[in-house]
Amino acid sequence: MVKKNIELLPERLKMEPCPIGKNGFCCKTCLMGPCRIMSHNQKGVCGASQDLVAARNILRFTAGGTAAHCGHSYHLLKYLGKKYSKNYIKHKAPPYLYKLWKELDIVPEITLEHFKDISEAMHVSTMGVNADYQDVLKWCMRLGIIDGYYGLYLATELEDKKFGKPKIRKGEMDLSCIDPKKINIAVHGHEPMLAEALVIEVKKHNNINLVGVCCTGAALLSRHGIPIAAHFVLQENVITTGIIDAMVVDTQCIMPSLSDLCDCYHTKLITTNEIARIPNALHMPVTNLHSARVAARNIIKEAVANKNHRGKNINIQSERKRVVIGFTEDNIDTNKLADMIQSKNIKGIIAVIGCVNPRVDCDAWIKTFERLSKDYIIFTTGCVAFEFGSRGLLDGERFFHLGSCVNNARIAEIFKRIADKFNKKITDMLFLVSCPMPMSEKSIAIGFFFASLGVDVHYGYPFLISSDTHVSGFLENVLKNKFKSRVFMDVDPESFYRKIAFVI
Ligand code: BF8
Repeated sequence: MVKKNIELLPERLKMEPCPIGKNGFCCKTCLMGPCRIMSHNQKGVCGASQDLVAARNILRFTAGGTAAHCGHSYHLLKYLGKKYSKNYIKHKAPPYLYKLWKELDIVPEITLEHFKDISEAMHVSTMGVNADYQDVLKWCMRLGIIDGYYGLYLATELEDKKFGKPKIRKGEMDLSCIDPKKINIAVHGHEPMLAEALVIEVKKHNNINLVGVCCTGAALLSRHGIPIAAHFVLQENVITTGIIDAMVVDTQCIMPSLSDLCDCYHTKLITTNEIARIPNALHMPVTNLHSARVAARNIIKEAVANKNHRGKNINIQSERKRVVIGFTEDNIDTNKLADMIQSKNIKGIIAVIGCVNPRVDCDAWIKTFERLSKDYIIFTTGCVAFEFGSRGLLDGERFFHLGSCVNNARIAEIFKRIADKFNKKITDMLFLVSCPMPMSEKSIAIGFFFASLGVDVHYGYPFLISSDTHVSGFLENVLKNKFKSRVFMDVDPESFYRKIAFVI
Protein backbone atom coordinates (compact mmCIF):
# COMPACT_ATOMS: atom_id res chain seq x y z
CA MET A 1 0.00 0.00 0.00
CA VAL A 2 1.18 3.51 -0.81
CA LYS A 3 1.82 5.53 2.38
CA LYS A 4 -0.59 8.46 2.79
CA ASN A 5 2.11 11.11 2.55
CA ILE A 6 3.35 9.93 -0.85
CA GLU A 7 1.92 11.92 -3.73
CA LEU A 8 2.19 10.46 -7.21
CA LEU A 9 2.74 12.48 -10.37
CA PRO A 10 -0.91 13.39 -11.13
CA GLU A 11 -1.20 14.88 -7.64
CA ARG A 12 2.09 16.77 -7.81
CA LEU A 13 1.11 18.14 -11.23
CA LYS A 14 -1.52 20.28 -9.52
CA MET A 15 1.29 22.68 -8.66
CA GLU A 16 1.09 25.32 -11.42
CA PRO A 17 4.33 26.14 -13.23
CA CYS A 18 5.70 29.59 -12.36
CA PRO A 19 4.49 31.84 -15.22
CA ILE A 20 7.58 34.05 -15.03
CA GLY A 21 10.10 31.24 -15.09
CA LYS A 22 8.11 29.46 -17.80
CA ASN A 23 8.66 32.37 -20.16
CA GLY A 24 12.33 32.57 -19.35
CA PHE A 25 12.10 35.93 -17.57
CA CYS A 26 13.35 34.83 -14.18
CA CYS A 27 17.06 35.53 -13.67
CA LYS A 28 18.74 33.68 -10.85
CA THR A 29 22.34 33.71 -11.98
CA CYS A 30 23.38 35.92 -9.05
CA LEU A 31 22.30 36.50 -5.49
CA MET A 32 21.02 40.05 -5.99
CA GLY A 33 17.92 38.38 -7.44
CA PRO A 34 16.08 36.34 -8.45
CA CYS A 35 14.91 39.19 -10.69
CA ARG A 36 11.63 38.95 -12.54
CA ILE A 37 11.89 40.96 -15.76
CA MET A 38 8.28 41.52 -16.72
CA SER A 39 8.64 43.83 -19.75
CA HIS A 40 11.04 45.05 -22.42
CA ASN A 41 11.59 48.28 -20.47
CA GLN A 42 12.46 46.64 -17.21
CA LYS A 43 15.97 45.57 -16.28
CA GLY A 44 17.37 43.29 -13.61
CA VAL A 45 19.28 44.71 -10.65
CA CYS A 46 22.51 44.37 -12.70
CA GLY A 47 20.91 46.02 -15.77
CA ALA A 48 20.30 42.84 -17.79
CA SER A 49 17.46 43.16 -20.29
CA GLN A 50 14.58 40.73 -20.68
CA ASP A 51 16.15 39.43 -23.91
CA LEU A 52 19.49 38.83 -22.24
CA VAL A 53 17.89 37.03 -19.33
CA ALA A 54 15.86 34.78 -21.65
CA ALA A 55 18.86 34.07 -23.89
CA ARG A 56 21.08 33.17 -20.95
CA ASN A 57 18.41 30.87 -19.58
CA ILE A 58 18.11 29.12 -22.94
CA LEU A 59 21.89 28.71 -23.12
CA ARG A 60 22.03 27.22 -19.65
CA PHE A 61 19.28 24.80 -20.57
CA THR A 62 21.17 23.86 -23.71
CA ALA A 63 24.39 23.44 -21.76
CA GLY A 64 22.63 21.13 -19.31
CA GLY A 65 21.26 18.95 -22.09
CA THR A 66 24.57 18.88 -23.94
CA ALA A 67 26.41 17.97 -20.75
CA ALA A 68 24.06 15.03 -20.28
CA HIS A 69 24.56 13.62 -23.78
CA CYS A 70 28.30 14.22 -23.84
CA GLY A 71 28.58 12.77 -20.37
CA HIS A 72 26.87 9.68 -21.79
CA SER A 73 29.55 9.31 -24.50
CA TYR A 74 32.31 10.16 -22.05
CA HIS A 75 31.16 7.39 -19.69
CA LEU A 76 31.04 4.94 -22.59
CA LEU A 77 34.59 5.89 -23.63
CA LYS A 78 35.83 5.43 -20.08
CA TYR A 79 33.94 2.16 -19.75
CA LEU A 80 35.43 0.84 -22.97
CA GLY A 81 38.91 2.24 -22.27
CA LYS A 82 38.85 4.30 -25.49
CA LYS A 83 39.95 7.83 -26.29
CA TYR A 84 38.25 10.70 -28.08
CA SER A 85 38.64 10.59 -31.81
CA LYS A 86 40.21 13.69 -33.30
CA ASN A 87 38.35 15.71 -35.95
CA TYR A 88 35.18 13.77 -35.22
CA ILE A 89 32.87 16.61 -36.23
CA LYS A 90 34.76 17.29 -39.46
CA HIS A 91 34.61 13.61 -40.27
CA LYS A 92 30.86 13.25 -39.64
CA ALA A 93 29.32 16.55 -40.72
CA PRO A 94 28.33 17.41 -44.29
CA PRO A 95 31.32 19.39 -45.65
CA TYR A 96 29.25 22.43 -46.69
CA LEU A 97 27.83 22.72 -43.16
CA TYR A 98 31.23 22.33 -41.59
CA LYS A 99 32.41 25.20 -43.79
CA LEU A 100 29.43 27.34 -42.77
CA TRP A 101 29.96 26.59 -39.09
CA LYS A 102 33.63 27.55 -39.50
CA GLU A 103 32.62 30.85 -41.12
CA LEU A 104 30.23 31.50 -38.26
CA ASP A 105 32.92 30.57 -35.76
CA ILE A 106 30.74 28.04 -33.98
CA VAL A 107 32.73 24.87 -34.57
CA PRO A 108 33.49 23.76 -31.05
CA GLU A 109 37.09 23.66 -29.93
CA ILE A 110 37.44 20.00 -29.23
CA THR A 111 40.95 18.93 -28.60
CA LEU A 112 40.96 16.74 -25.58
CA GLU A 113 37.92 17.80 -23.65
CA HIS A 114 34.65 18.84 -25.21
CA PHE A 115 33.51 19.77 -21.72
CA LYS A 116 35.50 22.97 -22.04
CA ASP A 117 32.85 24.43 -24.36
CA ILE A 118 30.06 23.36 -22.04
CA SER A 119 31.71 24.93 -19.03
CA GLU A 120 32.48 27.99 -21.15
CA ALA A 121 28.76 28.25 -21.94
CA MET A 122 28.00 28.34 -18.24
CA HIS A 123 30.69 31.03 -17.98
CA VAL A 124 29.21 33.01 -20.88
CA SER A 125 25.79 33.01 -19.24
CA THR A 126 26.88 33.84 -15.72
CA MET A 127 26.29 37.29 -14.28
CA GLY A 128 28.37 40.04 -15.84
CA VAL A 129 29.96 38.18 -18.76
CA ASN A 130 28.25 38.21 -22.17
CA ALA A 131 25.68 40.99 -22.58
CA ASP A 132 24.87 40.44 -26.29
CA TYR A 133 21.82 38.18 -26.44
CA GLN A 134 22.44 37.25 -30.08
CA ASP A 135 25.94 36.14 -29.27
CA VAL A 136 24.61 34.20 -26.29
CA LEU A 137 22.19 32.41 -28.62
CA LYS A 138 25.01 31.60 -31.04
CA TRP A 139 26.55 29.66 -28.19
CA CYS A 140 23.40 27.50 -28.19
CA MET A 141 24.24 26.50 -31.76
CA ARG A 142 27.81 25.68 -30.77
CA LEU A 143 26.51 23.48 -27.98
CA GLY A 144 23.95 21.94 -30.33
CA ILE A 145 26.80 20.83 -32.61
CA ILE A 146 28.68 19.36 -29.65
CA ASP A 147 25.51 17.67 -28.46
CA GLY A 148 24.91 16.20 -31.91
CA TYR A 149 28.36 14.83 -32.61
CA TYR A 150 30.00 14.25 -29.23
CA GLY A 151 26.72 13.26 -27.59
CA LEU A 152 24.25 11.66 -30.01
CA TYR A 153 26.55 10.39 -32.78
CA LEU A 154 29.38 9.20 -30.58
CA ALA A 155 27.14 7.44 -28.03
CA THR A 156 25.19 5.73 -30.81
CA GLU A 157 28.35 4.64 -32.62
CA LEU A 158 30.05 3.31 -29.48
CA GLU A 159 26.95 1.45 -28.35
CA ASP A 160 26.38 -0.04 -31.82
CA LYS A 161 29.97 -1.26 -31.97
CA LYS A 162 29.96 -2.75 -28.49
CA PHE A 163 26.40 -4.00 -28.09
CA GLY A 164 25.37 -4.57 -31.69
CA LYS A 165 23.46 -2.71 -34.34
CA PRO A 166 19.68 -3.04 -34.01
CA LYS A 167 17.84 -5.31 -36.42
CA ILE A 168 14.31 -4.83 -37.70
CA ARG A 169 12.00 -7.08 -35.72
CA LYS A 170 8.76 -7.19 -33.75
CA GLY A 171 8.73 -6.00 -30.15
CA GLU A 172 6.36 -5.24 -27.31
CA MET A 173 5.51 -2.16 -25.28
CA ASP A 174 3.42 -1.37 -22.28
CA LEU A 175 3.17 -1.90 -18.53
CA SER A 176 1.60 -5.27 -19.20
CA CYS A 177 5.05 -6.55 -20.25
CA ILE A 178 5.64 -6.86 -16.51
CA ASP A 179 4.80 -10.49 -15.74
CA PRO A 180 3.12 -11.39 -12.39
CA LYS A 181 4.34 -14.99 -12.68
CA LYS A 182 8.01 -14.09 -13.05
CA ILE A 183 10.72 -12.19 -11.18
CA ASN A 184 10.63 -8.75 -12.74
CA ILE A 185 13.68 -6.54 -13.11
CA ALA A 186 13.24 -3.09 -14.65
CA VAL A 187 16.20 -1.15 -16.09
CA HIS A 188 15.75 2.59 -16.31
CA GLY A 189 17.85 5.54 -17.45
CA HIS A 190 20.07 6.15 -20.46
CA GLU A 191 23.49 4.54 -20.32
CA PRO A 192 22.87 0.87 -21.10
CA MET A 193 26.15 -0.70 -19.95
CA LEU A 194 24.71 -2.47 -16.91
CA ALA A 195 21.47 -3.23 -18.74
CA GLU A 196 23.45 -4.94 -21.52
CA ALA A 197 25.23 -7.09 -18.93
CA LEU A 198 21.82 -8.00 -17.48
CA VAL A 199 20.56 -9.02 -20.93
CA ILE A 200 23.34 -11.63 -21.02
CA GLU A 201 22.91 -12.78 -17.43
CA VAL A 202 19.11 -13.17 -17.45
CA LYS A 203 19.42 -15.61 -20.37
CA LYS A 204 20.78 -18.08 -17.79
CA HIS A 205 17.49 -17.94 -15.85
CA ASN A 206 14.09 -18.84 -17.26
CA ASN A 207 12.08 -17.26 -14.44
CA ILE A 208 13.32 -13.68 -14.90
CA ASN A 209 11.53 -11.05 -16.93
CA LEU A 210 13.64 -8.05 -17.90
CA VAL A 211 11.80 -4.88 -18.95
CA GLY A 212 13.00 -1.42 -19.87
CA VAL A 213 11.98 2.11 -18.93
CA CYS A 214 12.85 5.41 -20.71
CA CYS A 215 15.88 5.44 -23.01
CA THR A 216 17.77 2.50 -21.51
CA GLY A 217 14.52 0.67 -22.26
CA ALA A 218 14.39 2.03 -25.82
CA ALA A 219 18.01 0.96 -26.37
CA LEU A 220 17.32 -2.62 -25.20
CA LEU A 221 14.11 -2.74 -27.20
CA SER A 222 15.92 -1.71 -30.38
CA ARG A 223 18.98 -3.92 -29.97
CA HIS A 224 17.50 -7.05 -28.39
CA GLY A 225 13.72 -6.82 -28.59
CA ILE A 226 13.49 -6.62 -24.75
CA PRO A 227 10.00 -5.22 -23.99
CA ILE A 228 9.73 -1.61 -22.84
CA ALA A 229 7.29 -1.14 -19.96
CA ALA A 230 7.11 2.63 -19.67
CA HIS A 231 8.34 6.03 -20.68
CA PHE A 232 9.33 8.87 -18.37
CA VAL A 233 5.81 9.79 -17.22
CA LEU A 234 4.85 6.19 -16.44
CA GLN A 235 7.97 5.29 -14.43
CA GLU A 236 6.12 5.49 -11.11
CA ASN A 237 3.39 3.23 -12.50
CA VAL A 238 6.05 0.58 -13.08
CA ILE A 239 6.59 0.43 -9.30
CA THR A 240 2.89 0.68 -8.45
CA THR A 241 2.21 -2.52 -10.38
CA GLY A 242 3.47 -4.08 -7.13
CA ILE A 243 5.47 -6.76 -8.96
CA ILE A 244 8.79 -5.11 -9.77
CA ASP A 245 11.36 -6.95 -7.67
CA ALA A 246 14.28 -4.70 -8.60
CA MET A 247 14.29 -1.29 -10.25
CA VAL A 248 17.80 -0.67 -11.54
CA VAL A 249 18.61 2.87 -12.57
CA ASP A 250 21.65 4.29 -14.30
CA THR A 251 21.36 8.00 -15.09
CA GLN A 252 19.08 10.80 -16.39
CA CYS A 253 15.27 11.20 -16.23
CA ILE A 254 14.97 9.17 -13.04
CA MET A 255 12.36 10.79 -10.81
CA PRO A 256 13.69 11.41 -7.30
CA SER A 257 10.24 10.25 -6.14
CA LEU A 258 11.23 6.62 -6.89
CA SER A 259 13.12 6.47 -3.63
CA ASP A 260 10.05 7.10 -1.43
CA LEU A 261 7.85 5.10 -3.75
CA CYS A 262 10.05 1.98 -3.61
CA ASP A 263 9.96 2.32 0.19
CA CYS A 264 6.18 1.91 0.02
CA TYR A 265 6.44 -1.26 -2.04
CA HIS A 266 8.75 -4.24 -1.80
CA THR A 267 10.75 -2.99 -4.83
CA LYS A 268 14.52 -2.85 -4.35
CA LEU A 269 15.89 0.35 -5.87
CA ILE A 270 19.44 -0.11 -7.17
CA THR A 271 21.70 2.67 -8.48
CA THR A 272 24.70 1.89 -10.68
CA ASN A 273 26.18 5.21 -11.75
CA GLU A 274 28.55 7.18 -9.56
CA ILE A 275 26.99 10.53 -10.51
CA ALA A 276 23.39 9.44 -9.96
CA ARG A 277 23.08 8.46 -6.30
CA ILE A 278 19.63 8.23 -4.68
CA PRO A 279 18.90 8.12 -0.94
CA ASN A 280 17.91 4.68 0.38
CA ALA A 281 18.97 2.92 -2.82
CA LEU A 282 21.39 0.03 -2.89
CA HIS A 283 24.44 1.20 -4.84
CA MET A 284 26.31 -1.20 -7.14
CA PRO A 285 28.95 0.79 -9.02
CA VAL A 286 29.43 -0.09 -12.68
CA THR A 287 32.63 1.25 -14.20
CA ASN A 288 33.79 -1.44 -16.65
CA LEU A 289 32.73 -4.71 -18.27
CA HIS A 290 33.81 -6.74 -15.24
CA SER A 291 31.93 -4.65 -12.65
CA ALA A 292 28.88 -4.66 -14.94
CA ARG A 293 28.89 -8.45 -15.05
CA VAL A 294 29.33 -8.70 -11.27
CA ALA A 295 26.56 -6.15 -10.62
CA ALA A 296 24.23 -7.95 -13.05
CA ARG A 297 24.66 -11.23 -11.16
CA ASN A 298 24.15 -9.53 -7.80
CA ILE A 299 21.05 -7.72 -9.03
CA ILE A 300 19.54 -11.02 -10.11
CA LYS A 301 20.25 -12.46 -6.64
CA GLU A 302 18.63 -9.44 -4.98
CA ALA A 303 15.57 -9.63 -7.21
CA VAL A 304 15.13 -13.39 -6.72
CA ALA A 305 15.30 -13.01 -2.92
CA ASN A 306 12.96 -10.03 -3.01
CA LYS A 307 10.07 -11.68 -4.88
CA ASN A 308 8.86 -13.25 -1.63
CA HIS A 309 8.30 -9.78 -0.18
CA ARG A 310 5.65 -8.80 -2.73
CA GLY A 311 2.40 -7.42 -1.36
CA LYS A 312 -1.01 -8.68 -2.41
CA ASN A 313 -1.99 -5.78 -4.66
CA ILE A 314 -1.13 -6.28 -8.28
CA ASN A 315 -2.05 -3.45 -10.54
CA ILE A 316 -1.79 -4.26 -14.23
CA GLN A 317 -4.66 -3.38 -16.48
CA SER A 318 -3.15 -2.54 -19.82
CA GLU A 319 -2.51 -4.70 -22.81
CA ARG A 320 0.79 -5.45 -24.60
CA LYS A 321 1.20 -3.51 -27.82
CA ARG A 322 3.05 -5.13 -30.71
CA VAL A 323 5.42 -2.81 -32.53
CA VAL A 324 8.00 -2.97 -35.31
CA ILE A 325 11.36 -1.77 -34.06
CA GLY A 326 15.09 -1.76 -34.78
CA PHE A 327 15.39 0.75 -37.62
CA THR A 328 18.76 2.38 -38.16
CA GLU A 329 20.49 4.58 -40.69
CA ASP A 330 21.86 1.39 -42.29
CA ASN A 331 18.80 -0.83 -42.51
CA ILE A 332 16.11 1.71 -43.37
CA ASP A 333 15.45 1.82 -47.10
CA THR A 334 16.68 5.32 -47.93
CA ASN A 335 16.33 4.63 -51.68
CA LYS A 336 12.67 3.88 -51.18
CA LEU A 337 12.19 7.00 -49.04
CA ALA A 338 13.97 9.11 -51.65
CA ASP A 339 11.79 7.60 -54.39
CA MET A 340 8.66 8.40 -52.38
CA ILE A 341 9.81 12.01 -52.08
CA GLN A 342 10.82 12.19 -55.74
CA SER A 343 7.51 10.78 -56.96
CA LYS A 344 5.63 13.11 -54.56
CA ASN A 345 4.15 10.07 -52.89
CA ILE A 346 5.07 11.85 -49.67
CA LYS A 347 5.87 15.47 -49.03
CA GLY A 348 8.74 14.81 -46.67
CA ILE A 349 9.77 13.38 -43.32
CA ILE A 350 8.81 14.55 -39.84
CA ALA A 351 10.97 13.34 -36.97
CA VAL A 352 8.87 13.40 -33.81
CA ILE A 353 11.37 13.31 -30.98
CA GLY A 354 11.85 13.88 -27.29
CA CYS A 355 9.84 13.59 -24.16
CA VAL A 356 6.28 13.26 -23.04
CA ASN A 357 5.50 16.18 -20.77
CA PRO A 358 2.54 15.47 -18.48
CA ARG A 359 1.46 19.11 -18.82
CA VAL A 360 0.73 18.65 -22.51
CA ASP A 361 -2.26 17.01 -24.19
CA CYS A 362 -0.41 14.01 -25.58
CA ASP A 363 -3.43 12.53 -27.34
CA ALA A 364 -3.99 15.67 -29.38
CA TRP A 365 -0.38 15.69 -30.59
CA ILE A 366 -0.26 12.01 -31.49
CA LYS A 367 -3.53 12.36 -33.43
CA THR A 368 -2.05 15.35 -35.25
CA PHE A 369 0.95 13.31 -36.39
CA GLU A 370 -1.36 10.48 -37.35
CA ARG A 371 -3.18 12.92 -39.63
CA LEU A 372 0.12 14.22 -41.00
CA SER A 373 1.31 10.68 -41.70
CA LYS A 374 -0.90 10.70 -44.81
CA ASP A 375 1.58 13.08 -46.40
CA TYR A 376 4.72 12.51 -44.37
CA ILE A 377 6.80 9.59 -43.17
CA ILE A 378 7.11 9.80 -39.39
CA PHE A 379 10.38 8.92 -37.64
CA THR A 380 10.32 8.74 -33.87
CA THR A 381 12.66 8.20 -30.91
CA GLY A 382 12.68 8.58 -27.13
CA CYS A 383 9.59 8.71 -24.93
CA VAL A 384 7.25 10.08 -27.56
CA ALA A 385 7.92 6.92 -29.61
CA PHE A 386 6.35 4.93 -26.78
CA GLU A 387 3.13 6.91 -27.25
CA PHE A 388 3.02 6.03 -30.95
CA GLY A 389 3.67 2.40 -30.02
CA SER A 390 1.01 2.21 -27.35
CA ARG A 391 -1.53 3.38 -29.94
CA GLY A 392 -0.47 0.64 -32.34
CA LEU A 393 1.09 3.04 -34.85
CA LEU A 394 4.67 1.78 -35.00
CA ASP A 395 4.16 -0.27 -38.15
CA GLY A 396 7.55 0.17 -39.86
CA GLU A 397 5.74 1.41 -42.95
CA ARG A 398 4.56 4.91 -42.18
CA PHE A 399 5.95 5.21 -38.63
CA PHE A 400 9.55 4.18 -37.92
CA HIS A 401 11.01 3.64 -34.44
CA LEU A 402 14.67 4.64 -34.42
CA GLY A 403 15.54 4.04 -30.79
CA SER A 404 16.55 6.13 -27.81
CA CYS A 405 17.19 9.88 -27.68
CA VAL A 406 20.91 9.58 -28.45
CA ASN A 407 19.80 7.62 -31.51
CA ASN A 408 18.50 10.89 -32.96
CA ALA A 409 21.94 10.66 -34.58
CA ARG A 410 20.38 8.01 -36.83
CA ILE A 411 17.76 10.52 -37.97
CA ALA A 412 20.42 13.17 -38.67
CA GLU A 413 22.40 10.60 -40.65
CA ILE A 414 19.35 9.49 -42.67
CA PHE A 415 18.53 13.14 -43.43
CA LYS A 416 22.12 13.62 -44.61
CA ARG A 417 22.05 10.48 -46.78
CA ILE A 418 18.69 11.28 -48.40
CA ALA A 419 19.75 14.87 -49.14
CA ASP A 420 22.95 13.48 -50.71
CA LYS A 421 20.87 11.29 -53.02
CA PHE A 422 19.16 14.43 -54.32
CA ASN A 423 22.49 16.23 -54.43
CA LYS A 424 20.90 18.82 -52.17
CA LYS A 425 21.60 20.37 -48.82
CA ILE A 426 19.69 19.04 -45.82
CA THR A 427 18.00 22.38 -45.48
CA ASP A 428 16.57 22.17 -49.01
CA MET A 429 14.67 18.98 -48.21
CA LEU A 430 11.25 18.93 -46.58
CA PHE A 431 12.46 17.59 -43.26
CA LEU A 432 11.05 18.76 -39.96
CA VAL A 433 11.93 17.91 -36.38
CA SER A 434 9.08 18.26 -33.93
CA CYS A 435 9.44 17.99 -30.20
CA PRO A 436 5.80 18.43 -29.17
CA MET A 437 6.16 17.70 -25.46
CA PRO A 438 9.64 18.67 -24.24
CA MET A 439 10.34 18.04 -20.58
CA SER A 440 14.12 17.73 -20.33
CA GLU A 441 16.78 20.26 -21.26
CA LYS A 442 18.25 17.50 -23.43
CA SER A 443 15.38 18.07 -25.87
CA ILE A 444 16.55 21.65 -26.28
CA ALA A 445 20.14 20.63 -27.03
CA ILE A 446 18.91 18.13 -29.63
CA GLY A 447 16.77 20.86 -31.21
CA PHE A 448 19.76 23.17 -31.58
CA PHE A 449 21.70 20.34 -33.22
CA PHE A 450 19.03 19.85 -35.87
CA ALA A 451 18.71 23.62 -36.32
CA SER A 452 22.47 23.78 -36.94
CA LEU A 453 22.01 21.14 -39.65
CA GLY A 454 19.48 23.40 -41.35
CA VAL A 455 16.34 21.55 -40.26
CA ASP A 456 13.32 23.45 -38.95
CA VAL A 457 12.63 22.56 -35.33
CA HIS A 458 9.24 22.81 -33.67
CA TYR A 459 8.48 22.81 -29.95
CA GLY A 460 4.96 22.25 -28.67
CA TYR A 461 5.55 23.57 -25.19
CA PRO A 462 7.27 26.84 -24.23
CA PHE A 463 10.91 26.38 -23.43
CA LEU A 464 11.74 29.68 -21.78
CA ILE A 465 10.68 31.71 -24.81
CA SER A 466 7.50 33.61 -25.28
CA SER A 467 6.26 34.85 -28.61
CA ASP A 468 6.91 38.55 -28.20
CA THR A 469 10.63 38.74 -27.43
CA HIS A 470 13.53 39.54 -29.70
CA VAL A 471 14.86 36.14 -28.72
CA SER A 472 12.07 34.28 -30.45
CA GLY A 473 12.48 36.61 -33.44
CA PHE A 474 16.15 35.73 -33.55
CA LEU A 475 15.43 32.04 -33.33
CA GLU A 476 12.87 32.26 -36.12
CA ASN A 477 14.52 34.75 -38.46
CA VAL A 478 18.24 35.04 -37.88
CA LEU A 479 18.59 31.28 -37.99
CA LYS A 480 16.60 31.32 -41.20
CA ASN A 481 19.08 33.74 -42.79
CA LYS A 482 22.18 31.89 -41.74
CA PHE A 483 21.08 28.27 -41.64
CA LYS A 484 17.81 28.36 -43.54
CA SER A 485 16.34 26.78 -40.44
CA ARG A 486 14.22 28.11 -37.65
CA VAL A 487 13.32 27.08 -34.15
CA PHE A 488 9.67 27.85 -33.62
CA MET A 489 7.03 27.21 -31.05
CA ASP A 490 3.42 26.30 -31.62
CA VAL A 491 1.56 24.95 -28.64
CA ASP A 492 -1.66 24.36 -30.55
CA PRO A 493 -1.77 21.01 -32.42
CA GLU A 494 -4.45 22.27 -34.83
CA SER A 495 -2.54 25.38 -35.82
CA PHE A 496 0.66 23.31 -36.16
CA TYR A 497 -1.24 20.87 -38.38
CA ARG A 498 -2.41 23.66 -40.66
CA LYS A 499 1.13 25.02 -40.97
CA ILE A 500 2.59 21.65 -41.93
CA ALA A 501 -0.23 19.93 -43.81
CA PHE A 502 -0.59 22.63 -46.43
CA VAL A 503 3.08 22.98 -47.28
CA ILE A 504 3.43 22.27 -50.99
O1 BF8 B 1 16.64 11.03 -23.39
S1 BF8 B 1 12.65 11.52 -24.16
S2 BF8 B 1 11.98 12.11 -20.82
S3 BF8 B 1 13.92 9.42 -21.26
S4 BF8 B 1 14.92 13.26 -22.13
FE1 BF8 B 1 14.05 11.62 -20.72
FE2 BF8 B 1 12.84 13.01 -22.56
FE3 BF8 B 1 12.27 10.53 -22.18
FE4 BF8 B 1 15.48 9.69 -22.76
NI1 BF8 B 1 15.04 11.90 -23.96
